[in-house]
Amino acid sequence: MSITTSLELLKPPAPPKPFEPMRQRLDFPILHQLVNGKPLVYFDNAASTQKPQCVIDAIREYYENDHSNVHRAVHTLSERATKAYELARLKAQKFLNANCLREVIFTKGTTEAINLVAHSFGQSQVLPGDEVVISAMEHHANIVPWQLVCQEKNATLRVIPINDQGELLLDEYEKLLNVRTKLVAITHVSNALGTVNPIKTMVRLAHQKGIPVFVDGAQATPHMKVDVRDLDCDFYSLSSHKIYGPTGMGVLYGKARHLELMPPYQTGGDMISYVSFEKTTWNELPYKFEAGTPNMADAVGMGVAMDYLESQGRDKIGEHEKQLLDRATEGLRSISGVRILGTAKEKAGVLSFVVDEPAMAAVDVGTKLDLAGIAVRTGHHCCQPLMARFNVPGSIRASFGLYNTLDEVDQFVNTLEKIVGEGRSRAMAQGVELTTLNGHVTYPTASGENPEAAADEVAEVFEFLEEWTDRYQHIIEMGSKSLPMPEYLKSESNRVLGCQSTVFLDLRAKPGSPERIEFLADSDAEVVRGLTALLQTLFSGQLARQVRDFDVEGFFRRIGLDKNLSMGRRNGLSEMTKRIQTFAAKIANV
Ligand code: C6P
Repeated sequence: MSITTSLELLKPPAPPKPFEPMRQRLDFPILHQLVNGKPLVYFDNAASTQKPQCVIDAIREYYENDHSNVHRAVHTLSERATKAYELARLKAQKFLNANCLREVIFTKGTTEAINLVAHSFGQSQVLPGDEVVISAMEHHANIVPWQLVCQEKNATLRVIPINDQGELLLDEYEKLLNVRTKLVAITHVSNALGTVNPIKTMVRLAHQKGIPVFVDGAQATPHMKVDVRDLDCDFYSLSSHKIYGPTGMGVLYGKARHLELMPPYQTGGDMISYVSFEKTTWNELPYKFEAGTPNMADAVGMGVAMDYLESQGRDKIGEHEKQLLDRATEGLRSISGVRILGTAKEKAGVLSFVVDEPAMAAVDVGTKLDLAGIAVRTGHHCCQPLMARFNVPGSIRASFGLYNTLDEVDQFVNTLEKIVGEGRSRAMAQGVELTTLNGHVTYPTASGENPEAAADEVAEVFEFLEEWTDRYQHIIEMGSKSLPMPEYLKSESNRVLGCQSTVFLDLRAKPGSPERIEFLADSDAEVVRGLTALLQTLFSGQLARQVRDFDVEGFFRRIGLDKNLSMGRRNGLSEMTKRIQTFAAKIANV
């Protein structure tokens, strides 16, 4: 019996049970924990969803019972591994309603799927003078591969603009489609705004001019039922880790007639039919695009995740997330100073916002929510051009999954309201301090007579504060008490590059004591301002040679910063330290 025939014996998924998020939560072991002493509220589902026990078990069981390489040997384990892998393909075919298994290619995820099409279709079909159309709301993964193809082929990347609500301007889209357009590559749902794009209409408009359409489905597949035949798109991609499956796995759907014509993306084992030193011929679809040993265990896990979603009822999940989105939107609108980014009529469970008044850096809001056990994403969400369109460096994003509840949304809204309120009180207090300084620029002085002594003092306070949340709070307080930096000193030459937030350092030899250094610092992020205050406590006003020779990394290890700061912040901190010690070395050598 062939693999395909034996797969037809696949059991249909269990009939849908009534959807009940409180019951579904029990399927996800990771959700039942305290984070920073508070029950975890996981609202970072657009980045990656958590995994139900059935997915975790399926991967373990595959390794415990069935693992070997696929498509290669006649022995029993290889047969079982092959069957398990191909069964996952059948599940993916049904999940997307693809015509046949040949149209379902396994990839590492959406990024690889886009790169595959950009390299294979793009390289073979795009010619000088051609155009590729994307939109203003694309993730970097659906911008950069096309940008490279266009650069290499002397073609042009065209961008569909959006309105202030974050909706595509369909009239402008239609105007962009012309005889030179080789492909439209568009996201189904925006990861940063939540906008659901009218893909069916867009595909129809492109097809009227004979233009194929690639759809990035990374953010649509977790929230809604997707039928590629109904959409009539030419390509569609998904990432397993966003649909409650394992990482490192995904699907590229492509219409067979395109895939047949496309050259391989990568070459090696399994994707060939015959190899000689003179010539190689390619394997049939989908294997032509799956070079090397594939990711069998995670394919199995993804298949089980797809079953899990089917068994919950994918429409029911979407309805539930819509309720969460509506409640959260209403809650955020009631907090003055908070502005929602993306207010499209059609949205999936993604809510992006900024705090304008008082101006609060996204990273600060994210850190404070985390201290309350609430996980959100902050930053540009890999959509820098979109952030530029809205004139913000980044946003705070809450994204919902099937296991989130209305109570969690209420908790999030209440916590945010408190954070914004506290920020407002702090901003008012700082405003008073600034006016009393009356324009005089004062540089701070370290807390000890040399960096070692200052470090001992800081370490003593950190030892006293056992909980990391209290230490964080202490760092933020240090920042809020640090001396203000006048606007004219926030120049490009004083900007520290390599930090996630904006940071300025103004270093100088101390007037009257040129063997010493001192510096002012500022950042738009509270935690980072706290870290700059920490550096001032150690170094400002100290002898340059002592600053130069101080073991900063050792000190960070001593107070636990190396373990408790995110990688981004650690990198930022080491950029600041490098700048201070390089300046100190220059002064010490004079
Ligand atoms: N967006 C987010 O936090 P990968 O990393 O290959 O699974 O997916 C890339 C990708 C492509 N398109 C869209 C619309 C996406 O949202 C993502 C991933 C995550 O928004 C991580 S950056």
